[in-house]
Amino acid sequence: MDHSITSSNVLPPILSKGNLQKVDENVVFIFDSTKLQKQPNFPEEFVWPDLENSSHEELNEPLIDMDGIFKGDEEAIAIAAELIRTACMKHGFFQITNHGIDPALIRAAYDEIDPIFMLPMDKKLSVRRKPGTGVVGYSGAHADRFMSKLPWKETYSFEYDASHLNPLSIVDYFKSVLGQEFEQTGWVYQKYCEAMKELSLVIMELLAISLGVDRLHYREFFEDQCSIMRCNFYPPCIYSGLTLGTGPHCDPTSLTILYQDEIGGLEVFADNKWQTVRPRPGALVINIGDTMMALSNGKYKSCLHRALVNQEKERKSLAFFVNPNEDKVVRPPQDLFSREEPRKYPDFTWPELLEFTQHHYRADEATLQELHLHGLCHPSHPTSSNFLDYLMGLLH
Ligand SMILES: O=C(O)CCC(=O)C(=O)O
Repeated sequence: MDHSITSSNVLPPILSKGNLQKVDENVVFIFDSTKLQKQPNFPEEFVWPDLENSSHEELNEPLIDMDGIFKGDEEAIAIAAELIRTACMKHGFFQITNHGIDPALIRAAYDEIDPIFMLPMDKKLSVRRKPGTGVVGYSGAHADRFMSKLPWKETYSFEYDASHLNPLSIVDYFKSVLGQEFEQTGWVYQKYCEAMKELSLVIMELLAISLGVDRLHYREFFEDQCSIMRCNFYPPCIYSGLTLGTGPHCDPTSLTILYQDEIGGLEVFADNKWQTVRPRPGALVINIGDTMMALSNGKYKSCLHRALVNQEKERKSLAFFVNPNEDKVVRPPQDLFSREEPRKYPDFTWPELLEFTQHHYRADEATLQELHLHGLCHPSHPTSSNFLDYLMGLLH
Protein backbone atom coordinates (compact mmCIF):
# COMPACT_ATOMS: atom_id res chain seq x y z
CA MET A 1 0.00 0.00 0.00
CA ASP A 2 1.95 2.93 -1.32
CA HIS A 3 0.16 6.06 -0.28
CA SER A 4 2.11 9.17 0.37
CA ILE A 5 2.28 12.73 -0.71
CA THR A 6 5.63 14.22 -1.57
CA SER A 7 4.51 17.50 -3.06
CA SER A 8 0.95 18.63 -2.75
CA ASN A 9 0.26 21.11 -5.53
CA VAL A 10 3.08 20.45 -7.96
CA LEU A 11 2.06 18.56 -11.05
CA PRO A 12 4.36 16.13 -12.78
CA PRO A 13 5.72 17.43 -16.08
CA ILE A 14 3.75 14.89 -18.10
CA LEU A 15 4.57 15.49 -21.74
CA SER A 16 1.32 16.47 -23.34
CA LYS A 17 -0.99 19.18 -22.10
CA GLY A 18 -3.80 16.86 -23.16
CA ASN A 19 -3.14 14.89 -19.99
CA LEU A 20 -4.11 17.77 -17.76
CA GLN A 21 -7.56 19.04 -16.87
CA LYS A 22 -8.90 21.84 -14.70
CA VAL A 23 -11.13 20.49 -11.96
CA ASP A 24 -12.53 22.64 -9.15
CA GLU A 25 -9.81 25.29 -9.37
CA ASN A 26 -6.98 22.76 -9.61
CA VAL A 27 -5.17 21.45 -12.64
CA VAL A 28 -5.09 17.67 -12.32
CA PHE A 29 -3.47 14.87 -14.23
CA ILE A 30 -5.67 12.49 -16.23
CA PHE A 31 -4.49 8.90 -16.33
CA ASP A 32 -5.78 7.76 -19.72
CA SER A 33 -3.74 4.64 -20.42
CA THR A 34 -4.84 4.35 -24.05
CA LYS A 35 -3.82 7.91 -24.90
CA LEU A 36 -0.60 7.84 -22.89
CA GLN A 37 0.85 4.87 -24.71
CA LYS A 38 -0.10 6.30 -28.10
CA GLN A 39 2.06 9.40 -27.58
CA PRO A 40 5.14 9.53 -29.85
CA ASN A 41 7.31 8.76 -26.82
CA PHE A 42 6.20 6.82 -23.80
CA PRO A 43 5.99 9.48 -21.03
CA GLU A 44 9.19 9.36 -19.05
CA GLU A 45 7.29 9.78 -15.78
CA PHE A 46 6.14 6.17 -16.18
CA VAL A 47 9.58 4.82 -16.99
CA TRP A 48 11.32 3.15 -14.08
CA PRO A 49 14.91 3.56 -15.31
CA ASP A 50 16.61 1.41 -12.74
CA LEU A 51 13.98 -1.29 -13.00
CA GLU A 52 15.53 -4.33 -11.46
CA ASN A 53 14.63 -7.33 -13.50
CA SER A 54 12.58 -10.14 -12.20
CA SER A 55 14.52 -13.32 -11.56
CA HIS A 56 11.58 -15.20 -13.15
CA GLU A 57 11.91 -17.58 -10.26
CA GLU A 58 8.69 -18.52 -8.57
CA LEU A 59 8.44 -17.70 -4.88
CA ASN A 60 8.11 -20.83 -2.79
CA GLU A 61 5.74 -19.33 -0.24
CA PRO A 62 3.64 -21.56 2.02
CA LEU A 63 0.07 -22.27 1.03
CA ILE A 64 -1.87 -22.57 4.28
CA ASP A 65 -5.03 -24.69 4.21
CA MET A 66 -7.35 -22.98 6.69
CA ASP A 67 -9.85 -25.86 6.84
CA GLY A 68 -8.23 -27.64 9.79
CA ILE A 69 -7.75 -24.33 11.55
CA PHE A 70 -11.45 -23.47 11.41
CA LYS A 71 -12.20 -26.97 12.72
CA GLY A 72 -9.88 -26.44 15.68
CA ASP A 73 -7.57 -29.27 14.62
CA GLU A 74 -4.59 -28.62 16.94
CA GLU A 75 -2.13 -30.50 14.74
CA ALA A 76 -3.16 -28.50 11.65
CA ILE A 77 -2.86 -25.30 13.69
CA ALA A 78 0.65 -26.17 14.87
CA ILE A 79 1.79 -27.04 11.34
CA ALA A 80 0.31 -23.81 9.93
CA ALA A 81 1.88 -21.73 12.70
CA GLU A 82 5.31 -23.17 11.97
CA LEU A 83 4.99 -22.51 8.22
CA ILE A 84 3.82 -18.96 8.90
CA ARG A 85 6.66 -18.34 11.34
CA THR A 86 9.30 -19.42 8.82
CA ALA A 87 7.75 -17.38 5.98
CA CYS A 88 7.27 -14.26 8.09
CA MET A 89 10.82 -14.34 9.40
CA LYS A 90 12.11 -14.72 5.84
CA HIS A 91 9.97 -12.42 3.65
CA GLY A 92 6.59 -11.81 5.31
CA PHE A 93 4.42 -13.47 2.67
CA PHE A 94 2.11 -16.51 2.39
CA GLN A 95 -1.15 -17.58 0.75
CA ILE A 96 -4.24 -19.20 2.25
CA THR A 97 -6.85 -21.58 0.83
CA ASN A 98 -10.18 -22.80 2.25
CA HIS A 99 -10.37 -19.45 3.98
CA GLY A 100 -14.14 -19.55 4.33
CA ILE A 101 -14.91 -16.45 2.23
CA ASP A 102 -17.82 -17.24 -0.08
CA PRO A 103 -16.44 -17.42 -3.66
CA ALA A 104 -19.63 -15.67 -4.85
CA LEU A 105 -18.82 -12.71 -2.58
CA ILE A 106 -15.26 -12.53 -3.90
CA ARG A 107 -16.57 -12.71 -7.47
CA ALA A 108 -19.11 -9.96 -6.76
CA ALA A 109 -16.43 -7.72 -5.20
CA TYR A 110 -14.17 -8.37 -8.19
CA ASP A 111 -16.98 -7.61 -10.67
CA GLU A 112 -17.77 -4.31 -8.95
CA ILE A 113 -14.29 -3.01 -9.80
CA ASP A 114 -15.23 -2.38 -13.45
CA PRO A 115 -18.18 0.00 -12.91
CA ILE A 116 -15.95 2.18 -10.71
CA PHE A 117 -13.10 2.55 -13.19
CA MET A 118 -15.43 2.78 -16.18
CA LEU A 119 -16.99 5.95 -14.78
CA PRO A 120 -16.38 9.05 -16.91
CA MET A 121 -13.07 10.73 -16.10
CA ASP A 122 -14.84 13.85 -14.79
CA LYS A 123 -16.69 11.78 -12.24
CA LYS A 124 -13.54 9.91 -11.18
CA LEU A 125 -11.66 13.16 -10.79
CA SER A 126 -14.47 14.65 -8.72
CA VAL A 127 -13.95 11.88 -6.14
CA ARG A 128 -10.18 11.88 -6.36
CA ARG A 129 -7.95 11.52 -3.37
CA LYS A 130 -6.87 14.99 -2.35
CA PRO A 131 -3.38 15.72 -1.07
CA GLY A 132 -3.23 15.84 2.71
CA THR A 133 -6.68 14.32 3.23
CA GLY A 134 -5.75 10.71 3.82
CA VAL A 135 -6.09 7.75 1.51
CA VAL A 136 -9.76 7.69 0.54
CA GLY A 137 -10.91 8.23 -3.04
CA TYR A 138 -9.84 7.77 -6.66
CA SER A 139 -6.24 8.02 -7.78
CA GLY A 140 -4.83 7.86 -11.33
CA ALA A 141 -1.18 6.81 -11.29
CA HIS A 142 -0.76 8.53 -7.90
CA ALA A 143 0.19 11.59 -9.95
CA ASP A 144 -1.12 13.87 -7.22
CA ARG A 145 1.73 12.69 -5.05
CA PHE A 146 4.74 11.84 -7.14
CA MET A 147 6.72 13.64 -9.82
CA SER A 148 8.22 10.66 -11.58
CA LYS A 149 8.21 6.88 -11.44
CA LEU A 150 4.46 6.88 -11.62
CA PRO A 151 2.70 3.53 -11.24
CA TRP A 152 0.67 2.37 -14.24
CA LYS A 153 -2.62 1.96 -12.41
CA GLU A 154 -5.81 3.45 -11.09
CA THR A 155 -7.00 2.87 -7.55
CA TYR A 156 -10.13 3.50 -5.55
CA SER A 157 -9.85 3.35 -1.75
CA PHE A 158 -12.30 3.62 1.12
CA GLU A 159 -12.36 3.01 4.86
CA TYR A 160 -13.86 0.17 6.84
CA ASP A 161 -14.14 1.15 10.48
CA ALA A 162 -15.21 -1.88 12.55
CA SER A 163 -15.82 0.34 15.57
CA HIS A 164 -18.12 2.62 13.59
CA LEU A 165 -21.61 2.96 15.01
CA ASN A 166 -23.12 2.97 11.54
CA PRO A 167 -23.17 -0.67 10.38
CA LEU A 168 -23.88 0.40 6.80
CA SER A 169 -21.15 2.99 6.52
CA ILE A 170 -19.75 1.64 3.23
CA VAL A 171 -23.20 1.48 1.59
CA ASP A 172 -23.84 5.06 2.66
CA TYR A 173 -20.40 6.14 1.52
CA PHE A 174 -20.84 4.72 -2.00
CA LYS A 175 -24.30 6.20 -2.36
CA SER A 176 -23.28 9.65 -1.19
CA VAL A 177 -20.03 9.82 -3.13
CA LEU A 178 -20.71 7.92 -6.36
CA GLY A 179 -24.51 8.13 -6.49
CA GLN A 180 -27.60 6.06 -5.76
CA GLU A 181 -26.72 3.66 -8.60
CA PHE A 182 -23.70 2.53 -6.54
CA GLU A 183 -25.83 1.28 -3.64
CA GLN A 184 -25.38 -2.34 -4.74
CA THR A 185 -21.61 -1.83 -5.03
CA GLY A 186 -21.64 -0.45 -1.49
CA TRP A 187 -23.50 -3.51 -0.23
CA VAL A 188 -21.02 -5.85 -1.85
CA TYR A 189 -18.02 -4.06 -0.36
CA GLN A 190 -19.75 -3.77 3.02
CA LYS A 191 -20.14 -7.56 3.11
CA TYR A 192 -16.67 -8.13 1.69
CA CYS A 193 -15.01 -5.93 4.34
CA GLU A 194 -16.97 -7.58 7.15
CA ALA A 195 -15.82 -11.00 5.90
CA MET A 196 -12.23 -9.74 5.56
CA LYS A 197 -12.30 -8.41 9.12
CA GLU A 198 -13.42 -11.80 10.51
CA LEU A 199 -10.74 -13.57 8.48
CA SER A 200 -8.08 -11.10 9.60
CA LEU A 201 -8.87 -11.92 13.23
CA VAL A 202 -8.33 -15.64 12.60
CA ILE A 203 -5.00 -14.85 10.93
CA MET A 204 -4.11 -12.65 13.91
CA GLU A 205 -4.67 -15.70 16.15
CA LEU A 206 -2.38 -17.77 13.95
CA LEU A 207 0.27 -15.05 14.04
CA ALA A 208 0.07 -14.95 17.83
CA ILE A 209 0.45 -18.73 18.06
CA SER A 210 3.35 -18.64 15.62
CA LEU A 211 5.09 -16.00 17.76
CA GLY A 212 4.41 -17.90 20.98
CA VAL A 213 2.32 -15.14 22.59
CA ASP A 214 -1.19 -15.24 24.06
CA ARG A 215 -3.37 -16.56 21.25
CA LEU A 216 -5.94 -13.79 21.63
CA HIS A 217 -3.48 -10.94 21.96
CA TYR A 218 -3.58 -9.60 18.38
CA ARG A 219 -7.19 -10.68 17.80
CA GLU A 220 -8.32 -8.44 20.64
CA PHE A 221 -6.05 -5.64 19.49
CA PHE A 222 -7.63 -5.64 16.01
CA GLU A 223 -11.30 -6.29 16.96
CA ASP A 224 -12.14 -2.60 16.48
CA GLN A 225 -9.87 -2.23 13.46
CA CYS A 226 -9.96 0.80 11.20
CA SER A 227 -9.02 -0.78 7.90
CA ILE A 228 -8.71 0.38 4.31
CA MET A 229 -10.07 -1.36 1.24
CA ARG A 230 -8.54 -0.65 -2.15
CA CYS A 231 -9.59 -1.66 -5.66
CA ASN A 232 -6.60 -1.77 -8.02
CA PHE A 233 -6.98 -1.56 -11.79
CA TYR A 234 -3.89 -2.12 -13.96
CA PRO A 235 -4.55 -1.41 -17.66
CA PRO A 236 -2.39 -3.29 -20.18
CA CYS A 237 0.68 -1.44 -21.38
CA ILE A 238 2.65 -2.04 -24.56
CA TYR A 239 5.72 -0.75 -22.73
CA SER A 240 5.24 -3.21 -19.89
CA GLY A 241 9.00 -3.82 -19.68
CA LEU A 242 9.64 -0.17 -18.80
CA THR A 243 7.01 0.53 -16.20
CA LEU A 244 5.50 -0.90 -13.01
CA GLY A 245 1.90 -1.22 -11.83
CA THR A 246 2.98 -0.80 -8.23
CA GLY A 247 6.51 0.21 -7.32
CA PRO A 248 8.58 -1.67 -4.74
CA HIS A 249 7.19 -0.93 -1.31
CA CYS A 250 6.36 -2.33 2.11
CA ASP A 251 2.82 -1.74 3.32
CA PRO A 252 2.78 0.55 6.37
CA THR A 253 -0.32 -1.28 7.57
CA SER A 254 -0.45 -4.45 9.70
CA LEU A 255 -1.61 -7.17 7.41
CA THR A 256 -2.75 -7.10 3.80
CA ILE A 257 -5.27 -9.62 2.48
CA LEU A 258 -5.18 -9.50 -1.31
CA TYR A 259 -7.38 -11.13 -3.90
CA GLN A 260 -5.77 -11.12 -7.33
CA ASP A 261 -7.05 -12.45 -10.63
CA GLU A 262 -5.22 -15.03 -12.74
CA ILE A 263 -3.18 -12.53 -14.80
CA GLY A 264 -0.19 -12.43 -12.44
CA GLY A 265 2.41 -9.71 -11.94
CA LEU A 266 2.84 -9.58 -8.17
CA GLU A 267 6.45 -10.07 -7.09
CA VAL A 268 8.13 -10.40 -3.69
CA PHE A 269 11.73 -9.53 -2.88
CA ALA A 270 13.26 -12.55 -1.17
CA ASP A 271 16.77 -14.03 -1.14
CA ASN A 272 18.02 -10.81 -2.72
CA LYS A 273 15.93 -11.08 -5.89
CA TRP A 274 12.48 -10.37 -7.23
CA GLN A 275 10.45 -13.58 -7.33
CA THR A 276 7.09 -14.05 -8.98
CA VAL A 277 3.96 -14.99 -7.10
CA ARG A 278 1.84 -17.56 -8.86
CA PRO A 279 -1.85 -16.64 -8.72
CA ARG A 280 -3.55 -19.64 -7.13
CA PRO A 281 -7.24 -20.07 -7.95
CA GLY A 282 -9.39 -19.44 -4.88
CA ALA A 283 -6.43 -18.44 -2.70
CA LEU A 284 -5.91 -15.16 -0.87
CA VAL A 285 -2.51 -13.54 -0.55
CA ILE A 286 -1.36 -12.42 2.90
CA ASN A 287 1.53 -10.10 3.57
CA ILE A 288 2.98 -8.58 6.70
CA GLY A 289 3.22 -4.77 6.88
CA ASP A 290 5.28 -2.34 8.95
CA THR A 291 2.80 -2.15 11.83
CA MET A 292 2.83 -5.93 12.29
CA MET A 293 6.61 -5.87 12.09
CA ALA A 294 6.55 -3.43 15.02
CA LEU A 295 3.98 -5.54 16.89
CA SER A 296 6.30 -8.54 16.59
CA ASN A 297 9.24 -6.46 17.82
CA GLY A 298 10.89 -6.87 14.42
CA LYS A 299 10.75 -10.68 14.43
CA TYR A 300 8.51 -10.71 11.38
CA LYS A 301 9.47 -8.93 8.17
CA SER A 302 7.41 -6.31 6.44
CA CYS A 303 7.11 -7.77 2.94
CA LEU A 304 8.82 -5.86 0.12
CA HIS A 305 6.70 -6.31 -2.99
CA ARG A 306 5.78 -4.76 -6.35
CA ALA A 307 3.47 -5.47 -9.29
CA LEU A 308 4.37 -5.69 -12.98
CA VAL A 309 1.90 -4.79 -15.72
CA ASN A 310 0.79 -7.08 -18.49
CA GLN A 311 1.39 -6.17 -22.12
CA GLU A 312 -2.00 -7.38 -23.35
CA LYS A 313 -4.38 -7.89 -20.49
CA GLU A 314 -5.72 -5.72 -17.73
CA ARG A 315 -5.22 -6.97 -14.19
CA LYS A 316 -7.38 -6.30 -11.15
CA SER A 317 -6.85 -6.87 -7.47
CA LEU A 318 -8.64 -6.17 -4.19
CA ALA A 319 -6.47 -5.22 -1.23
CA PHE A 320 -7.78 -5.15 2.34
CA PHE A 321 -5.30 -3.36 4.60
CA VAL A 322 -5.79 -4.13 8.29
CA ASN A 323 -5.01 -1.27 10.70
CA PRO A 324 -5.48 -0.83 14.42
CA ASN A 325 -8.14 1.53 15.68
CA GLU A 326 -6.79 5.06 15.90
CA ASP A 327 -6.59 5.12 19.70
CA LYS A 328 -4.59 1.88 19.95
CA VAL A 329 -0.91 2.17 20.82
CA VAL A 330 1.28 -0.09 18.69
CA ARG A 331 3.68 -1.94 20.97
CA PRO A 332 4.71 -5.59 21.01
CA PRO A 333 3.39 -7.92 23.72
CA GLN A 334 5.58 -8.29 26.83
CA ASP A 335 6.77 -11.80 25.83
CA LEU A 336 8.54 -10.44 22.74
CA PHE A 337 11.07 -8.24 24.45
CA SER A 338 13.37 -8.45 27.44
CA ARG A 339 16.55 -6.95 28.83
CA GLU A 340 18.52 -9.17 26.42
CA GLU A 341 16.20 -8.46 23.51
CA PRO A 342 15.08 -4.83 23.90
CA ARG A 343 12.28 -3.02 22.11
CA LYS A 344 13.16 -2.26 18.49
CA TYR A 345 10.71 0.61 17.99
CA PRO A 346 9.06 3.15 20.24
CA ASP A 347 5.26 3.26 20.64
CA PHE A 348 3.20 4.85 17.89
CA THR A 349 -0.41 4.99 16.73
CA TRP A 350 -1.81 4.31 13.27
CA PRO A 351 -2.77 7.99 12.68
CA GLU A 352 0.83 8.99 13.49
CA LEU A 353 2.18 6.50 11.00
CA LEU A 354 -0.37 7.50 8.38
CA GLU A 355 0.56 11.15 8.79
CA PHE A 356 4.22 10.26 8.33
CA THR A 357 3.59 8.25 5.15
CA GLN A 358 1.58 11.14 3.70
CA HIS A 359 4.67 13.33 3.77
CA HIS A 360 7.69 11.09 3.37
CA TYR A 361 6.75 7.77 1.87
CA ARG A 362 7.52 7.12 -1.79
CA ALA A 363 6.17 4.90 -4.54
CA ASP A 364 9.59 3.38 -5.08
CA GLU A 365 12.31 2.01 -2.88
CA ALA A 366 13.84 5.40 -2.16
CA THR A 367 11.88 6.14 0.99
CA LEU A 368 15.04 5.75 2.98
CA GLN A 369 16.90 8.36 0.95
CA GLU A 370 13.86 10.58 1.35
CA LEU A 371 14.18 10.16 5.07
CA HIS A 372 17.87 10.97 4.96
CA LEU A 373 17.00 14.15 3.10
CA HIS A 374 14.65 15.02 5.89
CA GLY A 375 17.32 14.17 8.43
CA LEU A 376 15.02 11.67 10.05
CA CYS A 377 16.60 8.36 9.47
CA HIS A 378 19.27 6.24 11.06
CA PRO A 379 21.75 5.62 8.24
CA SER A 380 22.92 2.21 9.43
CA HIS A 381 19.63 0.47 8.72
CA PRO A 382 19.60 -0.16 4.98
CA THR A 383 16.13 -1.60 4.46
CA SER A 384 13.40 -0.16 2.30
CA SER A 385 11.19 0.39 5.28
CA ASN A 386 10.20 3.84 6.32
CA PHE A 387 8.44 4.95 9.46
CA LEU A 388 10.04 2.18 11.48
CA ASP A 389 13.46 3.26 10.28
CA TYR A 390 12.58 6.73 11.41
CA LEU A 391 11.53 5.44 14.81
CA MET A 392 14.73 3.41 15.07
CA GLY A 393 16.59 6.61 14.41
CA LEU A 394 14.89 8.11 17.42
CA LEU A 395 16.00 5.22 19.58
CA HIS A 396 19.66 5.38 18.59
O1 LIG B 1 -2.11 -5.57 -6.91
C1 LIG B 1 -1.19 -6.13 -6.34
O2 LIG B 1 -0.81 -7.27 -6.62
C2 LIG B 1 -0.43 -5.42 -5.24
C3 LIG B 1 -1.14 -4.22 -4.71
C4 LIG B 1 -0.36 -3.46 -3.71
O3 LIG B 1 0.77 -3.78 -3.38
C5 LIG B 1 -0.97 -2.27 -3.08
O4 LIG B 1 -2.11 -1.91 -3.43
O5 LIG B 1 -0.30 -1.68 -2.19
